Amino acid sequence: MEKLIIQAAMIGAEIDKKDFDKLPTTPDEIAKAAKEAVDAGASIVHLHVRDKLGKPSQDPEIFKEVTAKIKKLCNPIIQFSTGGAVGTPAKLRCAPLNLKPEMATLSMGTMNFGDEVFENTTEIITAIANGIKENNILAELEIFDLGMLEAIPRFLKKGLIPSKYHLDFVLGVPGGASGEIKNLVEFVDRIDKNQTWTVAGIGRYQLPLSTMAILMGGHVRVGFEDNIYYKKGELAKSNAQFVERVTRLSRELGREVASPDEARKILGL
Ligand code: KMH
Ligand code: ZN
Repeated sequence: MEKLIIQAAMIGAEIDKKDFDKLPTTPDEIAKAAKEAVDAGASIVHLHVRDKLGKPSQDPEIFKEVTAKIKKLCNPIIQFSTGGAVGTPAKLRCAPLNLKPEMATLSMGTMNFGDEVFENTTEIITAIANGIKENNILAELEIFDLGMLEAIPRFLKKGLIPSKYHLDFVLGVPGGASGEIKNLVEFVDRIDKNQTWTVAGIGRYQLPLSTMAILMGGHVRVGFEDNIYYKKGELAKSNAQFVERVTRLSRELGREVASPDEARKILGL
């Protein structure tokens, strides 16, 4: 098996610092959290940023500042979110792509996202995909449900999305597929053997799905974007604490953890 790529999704756009004070939101806090995650074994940083009030933002200036601060401390693959927060207009979601990060996300369909709607029409998917292609960025297709996986060949046939991509199965969002292990097995069963993939388990699904991905030859995403509980009833201390656990588990199970440069190789960057 390839070495394990651990992705740290440290911020997201769905929780506020006032609800969870360990959430990194300022550029310095985000850079420090990234450094700790990389030291613990992460090789990709999935990046959302916040404005001065701590609100989710797609402002390219903030992405630029945070990226520079991270790069001063460590050298992970930096993956920009184009999902933003639920309701962020498509134009803003695309805006940071001109900074040419190594990777960026591309969500593959509209869904209920808790009580809200995460809108990804064909028009939105195409606009984000164009930004990704124009800037020569590796796309990570975000798959929240089976229909989104099944949509890929349709988009490919029309030439709307890049032909080379990494997959991320985000399982457990209310409104998408749940994080039951049988769902992950089904999704992986449907993709090409050589296709690289990550799983991001939401909430209580994070640990079992991470373990399954280690065993199945996939890769793992952890962090506060997806889960803030280290175990039932116990809040996590840091993003790095989650990464440390995955690193430990993977080594116990006989799979080494990829450095950022090894991850670049595995992903063909
Ligand atoms: N915040 C979610 C609505 C992504 O980063 O590309 C979408 C999201 C996906 O976080
Ligand atoms: Zn995200």
